Amino acid sequence: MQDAVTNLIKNYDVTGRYFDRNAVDSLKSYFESGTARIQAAAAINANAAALVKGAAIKLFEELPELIRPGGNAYTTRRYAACLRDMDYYLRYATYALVAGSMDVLDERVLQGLRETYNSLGVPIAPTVAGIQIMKDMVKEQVESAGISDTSFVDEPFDYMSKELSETDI
Ligand SMILES: CCC1=C(C)/C(=C/C2=NC(=C\c3[nH]c(/C=C4\NC(=O)[C@H](C)[C@H]4CC)c(C)c3CCC(=O)O)/C(CCC(=O)O)=C2C)NC1=O
Repeated sequence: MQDAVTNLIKNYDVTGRYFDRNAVDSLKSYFESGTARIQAAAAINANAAALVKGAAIKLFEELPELIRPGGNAYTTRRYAACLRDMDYYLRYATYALVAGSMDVLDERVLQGLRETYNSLGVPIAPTVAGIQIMKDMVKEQVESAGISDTSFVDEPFDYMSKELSETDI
């Protein structure tokens, strides 16, 4: 598992280089955005349960067939599994935000996930819709915590959405 700094060190160490201008610039931007990233994580943590629940309710309002007989989130067990998955996405997104790297998502969340979903019939597009709803709610939460530019919050949610959606070649 890597963060922005260890990623950079690894890349430079491979070729035995000192940090150059590019490296210094990316280190600067990582540390300058550090406070905002930590504040965002704190705002998410304090509201995680409500964010997950609110996003799920909205998803099921938009796609009510998911929780009707024949839907993948129908039955208490599968409904709970769906909310638990949403909770995983939120928690790991905060790790990735703090790390300034999507590495943790590849390693802990996305590996083999599409195959698992396909074999269980968990529909990908509605899952991605759920992740996007959660992203928007998280951004509102982060904004109300006093952070005006919330664009950096998009990255982990968009990354998971993109990786999940990608079809096998
Ligand atoms: C930390 C990384 C991690 C992830 C991401 C993860 C996901 C994950 N979700 C699963 C199931 C599931 N995931 C869902 C999710 C949904 N169904 C829908 O219709 C909605 C679109 C969606 C919620 C938004 C459901 C319903 C199941 C149960 C499917 C079944 O057993 O039939 C399973 C199969 C095993 C199980 O049921 O626990 C895994 C591995 N597990 C992990 O360890």
